[in-house]
Amino acid sequence: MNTSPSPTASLEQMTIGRLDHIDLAVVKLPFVAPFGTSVYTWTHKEALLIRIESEGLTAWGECVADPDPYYFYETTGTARHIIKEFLLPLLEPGITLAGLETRFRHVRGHGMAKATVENALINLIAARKGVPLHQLLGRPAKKIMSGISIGLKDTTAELLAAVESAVAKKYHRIKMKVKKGQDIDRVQAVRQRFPDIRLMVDANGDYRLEDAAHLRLFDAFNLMMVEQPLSYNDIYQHSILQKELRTAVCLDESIHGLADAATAIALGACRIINIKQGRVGGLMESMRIARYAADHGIDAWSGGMDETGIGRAVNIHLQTAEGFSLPGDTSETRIYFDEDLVEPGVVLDPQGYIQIPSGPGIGVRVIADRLIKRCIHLERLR
Ligand code: OSB
Ligand code: MG
Repeated sequence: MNTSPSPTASLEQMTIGRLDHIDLAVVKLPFVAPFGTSVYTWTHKEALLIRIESEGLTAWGECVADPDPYYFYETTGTARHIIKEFLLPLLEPGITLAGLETRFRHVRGHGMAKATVENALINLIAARKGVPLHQLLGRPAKKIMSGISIGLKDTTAELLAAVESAVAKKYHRIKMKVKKGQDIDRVQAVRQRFPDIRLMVDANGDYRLEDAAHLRLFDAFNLMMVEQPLSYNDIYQHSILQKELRTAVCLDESIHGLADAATAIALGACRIINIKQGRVGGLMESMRIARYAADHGIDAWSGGMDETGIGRAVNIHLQTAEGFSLPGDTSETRIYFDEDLVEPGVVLDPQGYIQIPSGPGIGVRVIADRLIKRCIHLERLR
């Protein structure tokens, strides 16, 4: 058992500075290709951004919510409402991050909204101290493993082409989306062509426990895991399913915080956890979950919400933390965008690794012209 102090102990004592201006922006960026899942096909990334100006410094935060509630209950609209009406009024110069978390707990749920504010403030503290975010989290720099999430394709040929280019790029693992009727055959085709790649599937909750015998067919393909096979809301039925599968179950949608992770682990509902920092309420809760998982022999990795470069940079820094044992959903910028909001973009080195952006805070610069071009809503709150 790990007896070292909590991974967030020092972060929790850090304080928020003077807040001079707070802006919310909504941006809409076209994807290079539609991203299909069992729940929806997105053609654009629409994201809520927060910009905080403090003592001459600027920090950004990106909310991972979509404009729609198809993956998760929060939306850019609900996040804007919760941030404006309930979270920002709780900010006070001089309070600690622990104090902020305590105040935020009064608001039930809405972890994506909370993460937006918390992450921007942590980023601001890093900028104020002049250190990269990973260093503020208490973690040394390292090369980050890459992973790609390949959406549903109309044909097997298109899927194979996408996998082939990911293999050529040396991605450390490849995830393919599946849904009922577009699953076993597709996985079999990929496996036949690429017998040795680290492969996994993500169903986004498309199956029911009655499909257990069907899901057992995945066991033939040496998959790293099957992500969220059953309902977005469920932990218990996953615990029954996991006992019937050889393949590891990974939970995504069902995990909203450390308490859910502990429940899932206690029930044996999964052997792997996808930690999306936004979905669990921010960087600090993510670090707690990753540490807790590691202490209980459970692997964890950093999920993604096809964020712009702002959210991606946060995910990259986060993956230096203890417990992020597997490659996450962190792919090159070009997989989603011709032109992202930030520089530098994410690229893989020849071994498929990602370098942490250097410099204070998240280490990427928001390019003003691009932001203006993609902005569909802007409001100054302070
Ligand atoms: O289930 O992990 C998911 C994107 C949007 C909503 C849900 C999911 C995803 C991804 C993309 O799989 C991961 C990424 O590249 O950011
Ligand atoms: Mg998922």
